[in-house]
This record gives sequence, structure tokens and C-alpha cells, in this order.
Amino acid sequence: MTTLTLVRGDITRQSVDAIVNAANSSLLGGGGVDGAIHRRGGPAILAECRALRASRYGKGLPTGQAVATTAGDLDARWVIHTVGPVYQGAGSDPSPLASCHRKSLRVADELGARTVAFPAISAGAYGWPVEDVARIAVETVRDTETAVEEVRFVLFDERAFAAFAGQVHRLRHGGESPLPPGSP
Ligand code: AR6
Repeated sequence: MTTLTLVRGDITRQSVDAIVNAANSSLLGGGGVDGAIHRRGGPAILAECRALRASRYGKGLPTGQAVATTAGDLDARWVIHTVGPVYQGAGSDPSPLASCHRKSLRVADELGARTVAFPAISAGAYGWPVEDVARIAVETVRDTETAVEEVRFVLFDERAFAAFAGQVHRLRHGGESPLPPGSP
């Protein structure tokens, strides 16, 4: 049974087995969560990202995939880097965003991580409406088989926190799912 928890705050201050990074496909850093993770985690993370670019991911990490590195100086064992999709407007395909959550949990299982913190992937620079991100994230985690015991969504601002809280409430109180069964 995976417990979903919501925290308003900075993901780099969390104490968990794995912290998920909303990266870009270069794996070489950026702004937002990515910038904060590299700043606080120190150079060991970037060194492993560079090694990944020099080996398995010569062309970069594709959208919707996930890969782990050390967490450096963060209070975690691993950072799981995943690349969210860029919002293309109404009707954007949610499946790559669902895939980020599914693949991150799969990597967590391979590592043996039991507590995993997620940010609101794609809800910042990549432009997805946070309500959509919250729905896709919460439903995907609910529908994914995993040995992870706690998935903690760490939301930076009040609006994101409220969007995630609304989705968790809807799930717990049996609201209609806007997605048909089996969709991403
Ligand atoms: N802790 C938790 N959430 C945060 C933090 C933090 N320290 N900082 C920002 N957020 P974004 P994306 C929230 O832009 O949309 C980067 O440059 C933020 O308010 O970090 O997936 C990468 O390198 C928002 O709700 O990720 C990529 O190029 C959410 O985290 C690109 O941005 C995600 O915002 C990825 O864009």
C-alpha cells in the first residue's frame, strides 16, 4: 500500500530515500527544481549526470523516462531525474507526464527506495496547468504497482498545494475520474 502525502515546501529540504528531479533532457541542470537540486546537492550529482550523457544517454534522456544518480549532499540516497513534457496547449497528450511518474517509481523499486518525493513535474517552466499536473500525477501514482511506501508530493506554492490536495481529496472520497480506466 502506497501512502500519498502532501507537503508545502522546498523539495531539497526533504529527508527521503529518493528525490525526483524535474530535469530536462540534457541532464546538465537548469532552473526551478532542477537548479535547486544541483545547488544544494553539490557537484557529485552533475558529475554522474555527465557520465550518463557520456554512456547510456548520449542523446539525452528522452521525455517520459527516468534515471537515478547519487543525491550528493541532499538528505536522500538518490535523485531520480525525469523529463516532463512541454505543454502544447489544450488537448496536450498527458501520457508522457504519466510516464514520468510511472518510470520514476520503477527506478525507485529497482533501487529499493521506500520513500520518494516528487515535485509538480512540468508545472513550472514547461507550462502545464497545475490542476492537470495534479490529476495526472495523483492518478498515475494510485494506479502504479510499486513497493514504495510513501510518495510525498512537495509543492512549492499554495496554488500547487491546493491543486494536489483537491485531487487527493477526490480520490479518497470517490469522485468521478475524468480519465477512462486504462488511460495513462
Ligand atoms: N521545491 C519544490 N518545488 C519547486 C522548487 C523546489 N525547490 N522550485 C520550484 N518548484 P520547474 P518543469 C516548483 O520549472 O516545469 C528546469 O529549468 C515550481 O513552482 O522546476 O518540469 C529544467 O532544467 C513548479 O510548480 O519544472 C527544465 O528545463 C514545479 O516545481 C525545466 O525547468 C516545476 O517547475 C523543467 O520544467
